[in-house]
Amino acid sequence: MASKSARSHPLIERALALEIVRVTERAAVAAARLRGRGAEKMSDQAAVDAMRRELAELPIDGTVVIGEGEMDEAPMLFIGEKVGTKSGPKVDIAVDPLEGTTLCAKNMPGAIATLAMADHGTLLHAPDIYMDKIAIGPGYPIGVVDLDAPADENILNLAKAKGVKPQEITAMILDRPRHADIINAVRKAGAAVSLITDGDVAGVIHTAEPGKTGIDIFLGIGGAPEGVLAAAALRCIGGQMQTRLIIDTEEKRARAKKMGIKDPKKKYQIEDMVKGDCLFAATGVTDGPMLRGVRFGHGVIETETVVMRSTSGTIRWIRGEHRELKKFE
Ligand code: VTB
Repeated sequence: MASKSARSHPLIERALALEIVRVTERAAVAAARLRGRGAEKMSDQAAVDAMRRELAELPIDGTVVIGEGEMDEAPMLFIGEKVGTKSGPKVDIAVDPLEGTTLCAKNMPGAIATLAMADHGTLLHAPDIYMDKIAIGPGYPIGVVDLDAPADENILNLAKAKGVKPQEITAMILDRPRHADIINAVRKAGAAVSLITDGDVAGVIHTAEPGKTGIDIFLGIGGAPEGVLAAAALRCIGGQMQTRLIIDTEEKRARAKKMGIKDPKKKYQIEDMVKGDCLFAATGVTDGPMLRGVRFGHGVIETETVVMRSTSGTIRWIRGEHRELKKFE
């Protein structure tokens, strides 16, 4: 049977929203068993293995487009790897089985297992390089902030659009020396800076609900794969995001070209990174502001997952109680 796209098969797509929850749940549980052990590689590998096993069961004809590395490095869930039973819709998959490996290794807040799925050919194939990002939540006029505008100008424009003083704006930024100038500019404009050590997928998602998270804007440079995953989430919840790959060496230019990037300087909007409808799921590994981490109880494992579907804009928060513990072994 010829495979069909998820979009032309809305019912299948809807069912897949629950299927992908199993995938991130399983990865999260595998990683959570190794929380706080200082074992970044081991916990990442455990999440990858678990995610790969669960993806194999999905009724999809899937291709990993954002994964654990490029084919010649031969990791599991490499970019280009085929996943699923092949008997369902043809889809692109972006995965980060353990976003925030350091957070997990140190048992710090905010490690998640995450995945996005979209029609085949609609997700940006981003190499694992840096990406400059700016993101705000829904409800603002298009273009109120801009990746190419100075950070202080963005803060002032956002405050004006929100109808508040810049002092009431909070920007989330990865705590890295490369962000010293942006941090200074944001503070100079009067806004507060909320620094995170890792986890910018969640950082971007926080902007979608400033009332709940206290975060109005995300700024700065993080991983490109994380950027595409975050764009998928914002495509579901709403909000604005602009990004640009940081291609500063010939080697990166060649890798990007190999992945189909024609214009290395392109400023991406959400619709350029996720060209059609998509699904997004994330399960908490460690406790965090967005999701509760995995709880291991007597005869039960509890997980918390957020799953989003752009077609309907539905966001579900799913608390799972797993009693068939064998499947997590
Ligand atoms: C960010 C962060 C991720 O990578 O994308 C970061 O959100 C970027 O790389 O959780 P640097 O650490 O080199 O700044 C992660 O930390 C994941 O590795």
